[in-house]
Amino acid sequence: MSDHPRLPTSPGFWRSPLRGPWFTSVLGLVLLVGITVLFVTGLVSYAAYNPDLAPVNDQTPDKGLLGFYLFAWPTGPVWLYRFTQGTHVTLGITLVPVLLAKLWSVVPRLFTLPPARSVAHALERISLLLLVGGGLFEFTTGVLNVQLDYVFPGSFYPLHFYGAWVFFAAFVAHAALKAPTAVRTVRRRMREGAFPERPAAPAADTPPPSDPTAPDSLVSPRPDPPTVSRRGALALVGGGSLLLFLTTVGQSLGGPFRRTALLAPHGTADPGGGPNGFQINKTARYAGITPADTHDDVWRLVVTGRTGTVRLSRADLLRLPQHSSSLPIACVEGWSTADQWWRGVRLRDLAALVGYDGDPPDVFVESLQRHGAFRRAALRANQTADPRSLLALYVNGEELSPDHGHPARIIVPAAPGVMNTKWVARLTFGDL
Ligand SMILES: Nc1nc2c(c(=O)[nH]1)N[C@H]1C(S)=C(S)[C@@H](COP(=O)(O)O)O[C@H]1N2
Ligand SMILES: [Mo]
Repeated sequence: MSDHPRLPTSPGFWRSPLRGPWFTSVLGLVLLVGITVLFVTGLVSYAAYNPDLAPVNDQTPDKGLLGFYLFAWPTGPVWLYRFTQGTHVTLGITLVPVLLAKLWSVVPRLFTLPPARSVAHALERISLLLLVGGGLFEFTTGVLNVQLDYVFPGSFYPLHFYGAWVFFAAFVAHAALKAPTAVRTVRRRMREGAFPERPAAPAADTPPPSDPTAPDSLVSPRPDPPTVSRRGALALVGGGSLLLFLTTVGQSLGGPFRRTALLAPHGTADPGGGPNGFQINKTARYAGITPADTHDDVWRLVVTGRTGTVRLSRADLLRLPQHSSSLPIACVEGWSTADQWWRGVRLRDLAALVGYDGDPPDVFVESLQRHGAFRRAALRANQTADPRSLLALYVNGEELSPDHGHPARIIVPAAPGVMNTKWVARLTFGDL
């Protein structure tokens, strides 16, 4: 094709008649709202780990000022983390088609020449690199963490956390520059009546815009004939998002919706043949826990506090007052269980055994597990004090299965799944 420019730096190279300010603006405004919610729920999710409580909870010890917002995570409502993290993950996955369509709609801009016309223009283009790179990085790391065995070098948490700050800073700058135009573009189209059914024909009397930063430069100067209307293309993107939403959200809901979570590796209707009738994250086998470690004759819970250390067998624990609470498990990966019926000893009663009669302090929980990131966790005083917080021995009327943490595990209301340490060996009460 002799009339088709070879180089993407030539405006004529980009021929899709779909590109234009309206298409980009609609997608941009959806992302403006969606990414803001993702950022806020992401920061909230990080606060839920109580990283400012103890080094074991803190995955980003060098965060400095970026931790300014951290707060003590509450213990209610019990579905709190289920909701915030379910929203974060479901929304993130739902927005993938919107993000890709938005990037596609502006891709000619990445190739404009000259690369920078002025210092201001250079700065704007650098911020765009951070925006596009940061966005792709955040969505990629997030989806990989949820869907696959994590494959990035380094821990997910610092990468996703620092990446979020870089991405969101560039995002705020970009939104401040572009949102007013986007709102105006969408408003104008709505005022002028119906959405454009067909992309504007390549009218001979409208010359290509000369200013490459003008919104209309998104319009191809030599568009190919349309095969789908802009509205149709938008419907396609929306349909893709809806499909992802419907095949993801079930993992965070209960009941029949769980069957719809076709995309979720965990959290589906079939708990993987799991014992106790709900989902398993890491199995006992994976964690290296053997029956020899957990046998009644061998296993002892070591509880330390103000007045010293006590060692309790399972039988000792069963002689303490037993309490029940109905609580879900809600994983950072976005899946959660419906409420399960846990039974065991209150954490505050265990604190009382080692000298804390009134308000119990923080507790440092250690598992029998020898390796792995989630074998230890620190809980805040408000979490140990909550009467629903248990060292659980039973769930749903049965002994804990090996995979769910036999002989004893932590269950705390409203907290991320990682705080619910399985195969507990040691509790150390005291201010952390
Ligand atoms: N010792 C130990 N406890 C652990 C984990 C672990 O890897 N090791 N995983 C945590 C995570 S991330 C979650 S979501 C829950 C899952 O509990 P379940 O497998 O009983 O559903 O256990 C938590 N407790
Ligand atoms: Mo988890």
